[in-house]
Amino acid sequence: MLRSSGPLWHQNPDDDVTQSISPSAVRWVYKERKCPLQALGVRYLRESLSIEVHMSVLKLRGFEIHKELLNYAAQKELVKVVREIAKAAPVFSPMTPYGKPMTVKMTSAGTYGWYSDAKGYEYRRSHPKGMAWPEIPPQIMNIWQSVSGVQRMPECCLVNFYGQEARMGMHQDNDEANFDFPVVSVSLGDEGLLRLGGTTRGGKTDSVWLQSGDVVVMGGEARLAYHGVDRIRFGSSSLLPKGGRINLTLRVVD
Ligand SMILES: O=C(O)CCC(=O)C(=O)O
Repeated sequence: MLRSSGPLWHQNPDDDVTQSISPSAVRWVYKERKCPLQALGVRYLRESLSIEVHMSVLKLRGFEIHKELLNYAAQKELVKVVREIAKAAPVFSPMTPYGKPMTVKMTSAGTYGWYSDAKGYEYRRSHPKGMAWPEIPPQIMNIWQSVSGVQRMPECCLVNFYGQEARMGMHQDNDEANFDFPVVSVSLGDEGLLRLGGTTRGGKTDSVWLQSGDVVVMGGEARLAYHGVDRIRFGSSSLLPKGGRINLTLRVVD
């Protein structure tokens, strides 16, 4: 274990505000593999950083970020199953309640799919074209089982496709019935800059670059935390031949 004490400084790349995060807010844990902090998206560190090395999980504001949980072969396999989902339930651009289409294209698998239009956000049992959502493939269920820490299985796998200009504004995931169950998020393809906030809108945020194969668990204090994706690094990964990012979010709905 490598440990020291003192503040850790992180500069949020978008708003250019240098923030101080207490060392206990970041438990960077790393086992067996070596990884520069920059690769985790944590930048501008003071020497006196507290680092604990015992698990391959970065814990930031309660968000558990399992770095590179999925190897390249597993990522490729997931891209294949996501293509099958999109074949059965074609992607669409949901409208926001503010009257603008989202820049992220979406579809879902599971009993419920996530939907948004001028009336608001909701889970629906069928695709806007009328068909039922396809089942959540076992390869995706396995990820939930390995990181969620709960027995109950998810009922929705939202599939987000990010093109070059796509982003997702800061929001809370609060359309589910029970917040004791975490949200599990899987990143594939180009890197995405995830912004992490608190449980109320506004205030300080931290950001972390998510890479292909990273899996984030939003549970406990992070379950209702605001988060969003500021931008992607288009072309940073070779996983998707045409570039872009896929994000899967798994949720227990009712
Ligand atoms: O794309 C991501 O990493 C986050 C997705 C997300 O926040 C959501 O689907 O609610």
